[in-house]
Amino acid sequence: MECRASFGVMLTAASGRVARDGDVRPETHLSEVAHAFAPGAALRHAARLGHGHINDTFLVELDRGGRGQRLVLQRLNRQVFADPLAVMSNIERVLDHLRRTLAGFAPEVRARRVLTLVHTGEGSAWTCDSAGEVWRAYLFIERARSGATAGVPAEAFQVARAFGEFLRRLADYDGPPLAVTIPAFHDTRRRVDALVAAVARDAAGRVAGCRKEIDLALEQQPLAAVLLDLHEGGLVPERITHNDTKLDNVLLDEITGEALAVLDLDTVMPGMALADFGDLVRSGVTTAAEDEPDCSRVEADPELFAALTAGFLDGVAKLLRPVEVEHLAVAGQVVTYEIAVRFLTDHLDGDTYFRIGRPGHNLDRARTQLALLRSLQRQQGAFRRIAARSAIEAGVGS
Ligand code: ADP
Ligand code: GN1
Ligand code: MG
Repeated sequence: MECRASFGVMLTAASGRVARDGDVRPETHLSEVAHAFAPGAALRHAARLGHGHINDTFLVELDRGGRGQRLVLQRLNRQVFADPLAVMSNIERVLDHLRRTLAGFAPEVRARRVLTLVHTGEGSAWTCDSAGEVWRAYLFIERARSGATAGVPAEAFQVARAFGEFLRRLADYDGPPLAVTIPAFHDTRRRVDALVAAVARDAAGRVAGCRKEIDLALEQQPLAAVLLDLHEGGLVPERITHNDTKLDNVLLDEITGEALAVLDLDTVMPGMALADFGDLVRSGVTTAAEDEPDCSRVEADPELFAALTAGFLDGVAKLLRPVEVEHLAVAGQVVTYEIAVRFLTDHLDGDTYFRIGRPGHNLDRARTQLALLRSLQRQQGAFRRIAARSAIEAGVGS
């Protein structure tokens, strides 16, 4: 096995092999990985953490000479992140910058507001297991929960403010340029092209079973250009953005409900603030789960939308251009559409990208996103007015 710390060097032991559940189970490597990050410690307990669709995340409890310690261990999905070491380098840079911007806070407060990477005995922010897979470790932030309770406006506000603040704190990042960890990640047009290609391939023989969803998705194609046109026309700038702004990806204090650290930093890279806001709307504007099988329960809630816009604008302060503020409402539609297209594509491809928990899971997810898109479109006038009012209240509207 070879495992080297420079970018672009692949890990030879596992090269060419797709590491997913059912292949090499990450659980079998937890003890070895824990020892790399905490030499000499004994692994007392381990359990899966969260509901991510891509990486494998575990909470481990260690005994370090009689002292207990909890760490989050994450195995990166190399099928999705072709260059995991570039991901780690981005994360180190981003966390260093965020920590500097929080220098005014007491260390114990800062440790809850920004993730802390654990380094190996050799001082590296990642390690390889014996199968050549890349892992990282964070200190577990105690007395916190992720995933604001769906449908509670005060919590939606907190999460939105945290993502807005994340953009603001990274606006003056002046370190080495961040790597693009997944090219064209929020290129909605290319996502539609990928759907069209998947329909033509029909790799899993599923096209006939979801004609209706394919037609609905293709009818909405004009949406794919909305944010990209703004960017390509020079109206909307590239910023350092999070790109995976689901409710789950912010920790809230268990007692006060206040937002703490922003999580899931693998896709932090240059992008559009509107894509971050759009994904936040997708996950936070409805009480329905992302995979709700009963689409009649999927509605966008104006009160939640108001909380999301108010929180985001509060967090981002005056960073956004007026044109960005004017497109907050439509951004929710665009990203909801984009993720619908991605789930549908993956269903047609035979579920090769997003982890599924049941047959047809990606199709359910796609249907839910399409239902949410319809609800957002039905209410688009009201949502535009809500965003405009939030902007005025935040002192950025006209
Ligand atoms: P995934 O890619 O699997 O979604 P995340 O980084 O979002 O990975 O972590 C999954 C879940 O683990 C989060 O939703 C959160 O509940 C929990 N979590 C992750 N990191 C920490 C941490 N440092 N402290 C406390 N909980 C964490
Ligand atoms: C994936 O890793 P996770 O579960 O937070 C995906 C996002 C999607 C999301 C949909 C790297 O996020 O883009 O919006 O699922 N992440 C990647 O739930 O593709
Ligand atoms: Mg996550």
